Amino acid sequence: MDVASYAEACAADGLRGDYSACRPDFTVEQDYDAYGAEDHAVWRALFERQSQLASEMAHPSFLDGLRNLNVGDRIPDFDQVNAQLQKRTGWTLVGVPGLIPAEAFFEHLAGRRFPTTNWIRSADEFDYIVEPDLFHDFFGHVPLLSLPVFADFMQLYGATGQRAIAQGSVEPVTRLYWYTAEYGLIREADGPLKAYGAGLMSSAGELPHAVHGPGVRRRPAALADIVRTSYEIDKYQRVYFVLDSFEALFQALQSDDLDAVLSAAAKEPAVDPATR
Ligand code: HBI
Ligand code: FE
Repeated sequence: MDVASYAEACAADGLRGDYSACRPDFTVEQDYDAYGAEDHAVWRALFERQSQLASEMAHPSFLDGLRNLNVGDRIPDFDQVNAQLQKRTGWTLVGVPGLIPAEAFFEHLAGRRFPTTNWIRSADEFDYIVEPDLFHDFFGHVPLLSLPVFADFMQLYGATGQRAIAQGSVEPVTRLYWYTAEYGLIREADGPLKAYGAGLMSSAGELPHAVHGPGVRRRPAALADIVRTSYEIDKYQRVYFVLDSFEALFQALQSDDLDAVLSAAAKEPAVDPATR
């Protein structure tokens, strides 16, 4: 899809980003000097709250990644972060105005570029925002990009998504992203249950709910189950999938019958997450 028609569709849907300055690959400059004092204050307050929750509930590799990024008081400058991240795992953050078409999103991931929204929510949306903003994209997703196995998973996910589009079925592969990169939990070798998904790491309400909530459905992260399970974007998840290890997630994407599993899932009705 070209930028002009996507921009029109986003405006019609009430999305906030400014797509007028997009390059053909949907990237934009971060435009660091455009952030005002309120933007930095929102970042700092969100950062402090989520860092506190993460220190108790995040997987240790997320916390290591967060520490390595050396961010905190002010909105991170993508260029400065890139110098670090490129050394660690070869990933680069690229600015985007918000959601971009799946095709472009997958192409960036397959090239080890993480599309990162360049604007941050306002103070009135402190607790919840439907669209991904800079806080969600950066705080939620970027820390684990410094873990080599997760960095490799994200690249392979992008390439898998590109093949899924070519096969004509994007829905199952987006469920995989949703229940892992966005809302994934992990428990390694009888250790404590921890969170790693970005939608959890950037949410003050859903993170403790997913990790500690009573009556929360938590199921083993079996690829064939995940790709059949539908999801809703505007409420807490009805089910969370729990990994044994990040290696297992990466290996699931290397399976020989992955494309067959994805296309079989596309032909079946989705399973309601409340019945998992
Ligand atoms: N664009 N910026 C951005 N961030 C996303 O997470 C994203 C996207 N476009 C499409 C998309 N996600 C979904 O299709 C994914 O599940 C692939
Ligand atoms: Fe996200």
